[in-house]
Amino acid sequence: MTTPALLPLSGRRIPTLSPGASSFPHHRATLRLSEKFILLLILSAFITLCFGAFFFLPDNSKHKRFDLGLEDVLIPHIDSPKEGKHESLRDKIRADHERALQEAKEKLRKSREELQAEIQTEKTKVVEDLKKKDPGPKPLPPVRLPLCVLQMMKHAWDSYRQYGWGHNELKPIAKKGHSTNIFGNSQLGASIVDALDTLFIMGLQDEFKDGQEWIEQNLDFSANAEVSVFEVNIRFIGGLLAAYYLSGQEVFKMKAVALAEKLIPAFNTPTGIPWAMVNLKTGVGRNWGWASAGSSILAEFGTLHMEFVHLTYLTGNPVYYQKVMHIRKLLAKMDRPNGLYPNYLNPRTGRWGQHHTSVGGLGDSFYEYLLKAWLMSDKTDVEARKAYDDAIEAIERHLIRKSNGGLTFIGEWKNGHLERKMGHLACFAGGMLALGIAHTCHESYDRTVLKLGPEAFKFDSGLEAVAVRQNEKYYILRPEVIETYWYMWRFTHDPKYRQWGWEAAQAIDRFCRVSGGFSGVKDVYSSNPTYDDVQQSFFLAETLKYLYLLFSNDDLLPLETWVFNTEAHPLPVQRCGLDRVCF
Ligand code: DMJ
Repeated sequence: MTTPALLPLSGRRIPTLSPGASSFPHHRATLRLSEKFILLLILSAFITLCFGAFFFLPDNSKHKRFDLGLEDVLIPHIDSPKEGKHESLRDKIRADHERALQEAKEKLRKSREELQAEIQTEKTKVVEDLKKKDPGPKPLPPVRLPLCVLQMMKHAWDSYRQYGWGHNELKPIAKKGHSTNIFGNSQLGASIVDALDTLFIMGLQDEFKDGQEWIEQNLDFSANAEVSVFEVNIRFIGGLLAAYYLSGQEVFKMKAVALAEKLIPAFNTPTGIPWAMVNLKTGVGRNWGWASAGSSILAEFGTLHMEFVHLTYLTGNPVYYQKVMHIRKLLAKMDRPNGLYPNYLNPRTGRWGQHHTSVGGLGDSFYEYLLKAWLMSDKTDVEARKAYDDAIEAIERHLIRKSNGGLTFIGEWKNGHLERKMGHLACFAGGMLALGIAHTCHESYDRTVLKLGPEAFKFDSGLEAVAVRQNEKYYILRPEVIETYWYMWRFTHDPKYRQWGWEAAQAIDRFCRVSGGFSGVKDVYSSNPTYDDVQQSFFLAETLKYLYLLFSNDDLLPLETWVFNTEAHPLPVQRCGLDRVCF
């Protein structure tokens, strides 16, 4: 130690001369009090310096961990030999497939009872695990949340009113009207009809009256336009019926019936399975060019039931009911590969097309309507309930799996293989199955930069709920995840669902709001995303309605009284039969 050299001059032992003393210098054995004090000061400064270095200098190990975390979340991660793992990518994929095959075989060996017991155990475990792992939701910010959502609705509606009035949808960046082929080349004011009941529920009366006036004066179904039977049914007939039930205004019922008459010719096929599209003027129908072997789509012809049963109920005309019951009977008679419903059915031959089964796009709302037909009938339509239970049993057996990271997901069945991929659309099933899907779908949001979910996400080759392809990274203001949060909130009252909904609402407001309304974004993994420039009509019908309901009391549209169609339009439970005899 060379401490003396470091000491300031005043701290050194210096020779002192005292009167009468010899001229030889001598050293004292002890220090004076002031010297002791100075020494103490120096020591404490030194200790502070050491502590400072310990706490404030960069810690390499921490930084490395942080980088890895981000990489895991943002970049599809594939183990490579360089990282010390000995599997090549091909081996990994093969192993994944073998594991999936093995899982499928094991499930097939089990009896129905064994499978149901297993599912029940799984459900209980998921709930318990979630309780254990979840540190509990952070408290919601002290603001009136329904009011925030109402303000979002005002911005979406006012922008459409100003720039896209009467058009089907809005381009919020270009600030003009927008439409897609599902509405043909018509101007049917889809956003007005789709938004009506949301305006009503939120108490936006002037806006509701404005919409009603437009419908009275302008909504007309005689255009030479080829429209999607499914889309027009769920958005227009569903929207008009809900507006009628909520407000009691006859005009909505009349318009719904007039439109239904225009859809009836779509059922003129050799099997009675309707065409996907129909020309409103000529009544000529056809299918989408892209559909397998000229087929109609399960989620389209299987999502007419609720609205058509209500039409018969309201008009006394049995035709609507007969049309949808015919579809159900025909499906009940058909063989199903592995008990699963393929997404494609040829309306000329009555045969299945490609064996592709999905609870996401092309299949989704068919399953939803089986359950809701039963609920809407005040649980008397047991045929629908049985069809639902059988379909879900096959889905649980063949499509529902757990990822390596422990996330429950619903895959897709394609020609004998399970694709370990889930679409945003399939997230609606979180509310239908309550099997831990809400948690998985929340993860798909949480693992992005914008905290908004991608269109599709994978559970393969080390991936956990992240999108891989560029064309699957978009978010187009879809409602399914928020819809599931709302159902789960109503079923459990676990505050985490409100917390998750609030996160989504904030992300939408931050990243999708523009001066001319709300727009979808093309890449949820980019901190600087580009807009798709479309404000979808379902954003007003569904996304904002489910958000508003999530933060409202349960007595606003109680689930014992109302059943929501697949476009979030509430229809009342029918406590009276079609013969008007009440239960
Ligand atoms: C909506 O039109 C309906 O929810 C439909 O059933 C599926 N997709 C859209 C919204 O994503």
